[in-house]
Amino acid sequence: MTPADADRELDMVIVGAGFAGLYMLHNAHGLGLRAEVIERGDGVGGTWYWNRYPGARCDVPSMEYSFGFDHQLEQEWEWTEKYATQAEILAYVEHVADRFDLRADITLSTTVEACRFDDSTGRWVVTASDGVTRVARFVVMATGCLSAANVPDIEGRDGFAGRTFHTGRWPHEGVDFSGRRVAVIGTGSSAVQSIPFIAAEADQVSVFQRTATWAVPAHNEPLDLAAVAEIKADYANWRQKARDSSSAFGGYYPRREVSALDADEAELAEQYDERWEVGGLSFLRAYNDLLLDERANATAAAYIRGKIAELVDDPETAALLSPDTIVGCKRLCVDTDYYATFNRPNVRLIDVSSDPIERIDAAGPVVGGMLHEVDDIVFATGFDAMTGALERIAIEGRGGRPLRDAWSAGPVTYLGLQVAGFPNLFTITGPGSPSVLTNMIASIEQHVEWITDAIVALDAGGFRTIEPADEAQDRWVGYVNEIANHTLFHGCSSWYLGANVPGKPRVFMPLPGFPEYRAVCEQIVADDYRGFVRN
Ligand code: FAD
Ligand code: N01
Repeated sequence: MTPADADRELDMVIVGAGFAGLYMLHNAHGLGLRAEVIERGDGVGGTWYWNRYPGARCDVPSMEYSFGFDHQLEQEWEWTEKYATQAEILAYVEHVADRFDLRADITLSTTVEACRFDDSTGRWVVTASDGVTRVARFVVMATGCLSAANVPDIEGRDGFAGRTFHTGRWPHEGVDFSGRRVAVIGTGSSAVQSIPFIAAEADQVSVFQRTATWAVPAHNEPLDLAAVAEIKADYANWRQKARDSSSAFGGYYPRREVSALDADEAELAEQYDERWEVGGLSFLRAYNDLLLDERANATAAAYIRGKIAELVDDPETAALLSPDTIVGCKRLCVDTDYYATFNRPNVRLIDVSSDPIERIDAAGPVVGGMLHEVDDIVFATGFDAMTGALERIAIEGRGGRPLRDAWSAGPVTYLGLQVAGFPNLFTITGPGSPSVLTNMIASIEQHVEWITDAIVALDAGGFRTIEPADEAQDRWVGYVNEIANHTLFHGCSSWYLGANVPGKPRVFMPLPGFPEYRAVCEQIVADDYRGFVRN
């Protein structure tokens, strides 16, 4: 298709209107590009538009889980709690869309179905559910790492007579569980956040647990105004400190550079007590080898198991809730009253670790031949993470090569930003970048700014296209594997590895270490885009 045949000619198509898509659009405006965001949802916000289940909130402190690119924005926005609710984060994203005049270039309620690189014109042809064909020089995939809902294909699922929900597709009008018997399938972060709320409302809750989860308390609280003022007075430095920490947040409560193996029992208890009291993900920063050495990790595991035993009255339930896995190998959950909820008389834990849910009858899930009669089923079963949203689009690069083929053995990228053979197509927080192991807004900002600079450099050099060289991509994939192999992340069946989706290749997708990654990105630019081919 030539530009003349297209319904709409643009410089850039951006897919997705979450944090990533909105910031990319803002920067595209800054470059004077004709850009359009296409979003499946009926509103902006991405994750925070879709995940409206009761109890949904961030687990990175609000003062950090926010944009840092605009001084006025960070000064004027007022977060109310240590960890903001879904509603407050959504209000913030809406505010960003208005404040930076983004809405006129956002098309909602529209799904991008295919993106094809036209070798003859060097442009992307984008087709979408609104029937409009866009032709653009650049395509930016801001499709989200956790946006493709994963609903397990359990026999009989669609024949269930009651209501079904997925946490990541929650009804906007909310759900009334009063007087209902509810099955919750899954015990990851979404389940951990929602179960206490569902249990407080429903008649009966049956939690189907395949793998016990590790959770540490959030200790959420209203924000102290004096502390907020102090942060705002020095926000830039505060954010820089965060960016300099391995997960791009918590720079003010940094990782202690000591080994758990050098601490005696009293020191371990003191350190873990302190982290438990502070709450949140800083627990894993008590020692620098918790995700590197199994014996170090076992000290944290023993501590949390002890807490579960204290918090859960029934020893059998406490034992079932106690994981025997590596702490932090799957994303650590941050909870409010999760374990204590199992002391309620209306909550039952059903172990499906060795005996899976064999089918779903019209009346409810069946395990070990036993029917668990329920009125509602909540699938807290997560996402086809990192690659799902991308592979659900028919993306074809040079010579019509499908991305699904290029990634048939697992995703390959250079810097998590581009894929060889897919010129001028960028992935924000793509596989092979720190993304989900970080405060994602910091990672999104870094990627959007890198892409913006790359486009400026492309034009300044008189080039039309940029894409990775095959060898640079191969080396990068090798590097990501090598870094991941030094960690304990391979020790469990996590969505980081694609293990939650049947048939998905098992490859560790994100890259640990935000500061090191940023340094590599900067060095590659300083070396005149080393490893990229520009024509
Ligand atoms: P998203 O917000 O996922 O937005 C992507 C958008 O792309 C979606 O709206 C989707 O509809 C759209 N899209 C996808 N495919 C298409 C298509 N083909 N056509 C049109 N539109 C499409 N991260 C943290 O750092 N800290 C947290 O505390 C935290 N909490 C989280 C809580 C929950 C419940 C979940 C699910 C995730 C959480 N995350 C957290 C991760 C979160 O996804 C990111 O922080 C961030 O919101 C991602 O923004 P994004 O713009 O990259 O992607
Ligand atoms: O999804 P998950 P999530 N039968 O994949 C189980 C972010 N997030 O939506 O562990 C029975 O973690 C599955 O069992 P198993 C955060 O990054 C953050 O909870 O595979 N069970 C697991 O228990 C997070 O990591 C927050 O054995 C089945 C659960 O479903 C990511 O989003 C809140 C099953 C899925 O857990 C995803 O979290 C929410 C089956 N057939 C989300 N299939 C914050 O707190 C799956 N499961 C900020």
